[in-house]
Amino acid sequence: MDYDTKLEDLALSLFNIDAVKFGDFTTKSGIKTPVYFDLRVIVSYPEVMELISDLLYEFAVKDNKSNHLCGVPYTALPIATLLSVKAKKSMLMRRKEAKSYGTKKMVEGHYNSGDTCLIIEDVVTSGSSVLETVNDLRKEGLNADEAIIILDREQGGRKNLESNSVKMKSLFTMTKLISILVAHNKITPQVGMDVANYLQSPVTIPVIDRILLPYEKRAEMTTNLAAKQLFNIMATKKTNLCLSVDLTSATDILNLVEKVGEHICMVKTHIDIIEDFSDNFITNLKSLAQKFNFLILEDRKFADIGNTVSLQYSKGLYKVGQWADCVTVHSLPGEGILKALNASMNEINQGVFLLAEMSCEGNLITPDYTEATVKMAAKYPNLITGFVCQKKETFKDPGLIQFTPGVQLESSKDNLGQVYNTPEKVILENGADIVVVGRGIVAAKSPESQAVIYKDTLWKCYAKRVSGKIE
Ligand code: 5IU
Repeated sequence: MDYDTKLEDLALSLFNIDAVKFGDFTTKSGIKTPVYFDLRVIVSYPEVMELISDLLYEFAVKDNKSNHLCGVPYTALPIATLLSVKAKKSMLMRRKEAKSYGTKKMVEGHYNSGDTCLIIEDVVTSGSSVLETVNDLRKEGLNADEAIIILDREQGGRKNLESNSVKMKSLFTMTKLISILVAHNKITPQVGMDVANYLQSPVTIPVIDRILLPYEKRAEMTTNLAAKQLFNIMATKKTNLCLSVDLTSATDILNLVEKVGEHICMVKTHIDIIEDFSDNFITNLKSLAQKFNFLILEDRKFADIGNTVSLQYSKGLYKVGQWADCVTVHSLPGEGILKALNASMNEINQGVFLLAEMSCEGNLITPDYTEATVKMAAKYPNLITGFVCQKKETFKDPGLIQFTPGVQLESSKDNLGQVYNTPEKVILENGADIVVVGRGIVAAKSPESQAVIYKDTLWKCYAKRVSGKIE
């Protein structure tokens, strides 16, 4: 069989096994489409797998000089495996999520910095999945400048990859696939036209109201790995409660966290108020975080010039960067502070909560300042976990987390300006995703039972919110 006949053969096989379907579909990101392409099913059809790997081999792998090849997880992994064996070229495997323990390696396999790596992917729409893999490979010092794709949906992916210095070759364009299917009477010319028209119109991603989406869905929309972890922890443990442990004794903190660890998604520390700080305290707190599956936020509120902040983050007595999953940061000094932290963070699943609003009365943050803060964050999508803020209008991106302090069961104030809202108000009206409670739990007679009350109340409000039944 010659190459073109094989290509036609593949197009017809893909149609027969329902890897390409026509009708009214909605994609994961909410876009309507008349054509649906999903290669996950091919693992059930060894002859199709063989045909695909034969074609890709002849088309682009046979003469390729790269040292390695790497499939974009997950659909392209089995295809990359077949190609690796056929071409006798080493394969690399990129993790979708870093291991939470051990080496935290994102790329498995043996390689040297400076090696070249060819990317294999099934479908490209915007190109963002390929770019995620490219970024991880480049972080390891690999040159990832070429990608081989089965189907180019012709919706901007090629250009997007090119502008990131990735050359893309595809077996099929959507136009070519459609013309083969029309020529073989698999679909009518009218369906072919509908798809062509659809491809002409620009992709518009509908704006989804973040507060109506469940955490597990939002975990898929994040660009920061700490945010992804947090959304997943919240969904699994069914808690959006963050405990603010504003205590000054290391032992008291550890005792309290041991008691309430199972009810929270995050512990917020002020490390500089602890009188008997030691490295041992950090070791113990980290092992509690591991045992109960929560993240640690150091509420450091960095606010200096970039150079000073990178020192404050990594050095000194506390070495915050070595143990805190997230830190809080003021936007006041401008972008330099984010640049500094971006360069200082050594674990890829660390992140920053940027302060966009405060809970205390009379604070000097203005609406313009808040807006500029949100704009600034947009330039650092891999760094920003979310915002410390009070209002749901503050930002839209469903991949970011609204972290809201100033909460107790009854609305009230303390005598130093703190203003407390109720769980109902902050979650249902104000859009909080993670709710911070300090003295409401810490100063209670039984912090443990109080933490359960907060957890249950907050979760009920969240469940009501995502059910869409808010008046
Ligand atoms: N915190 C606030 N408000 C804010 C910010 C941080 O209360 O706007 I930014 C911190 C301060 C304290 C915790 O560590 O959150 C709230 O503790 P209480 O629940 O005890 O007030």
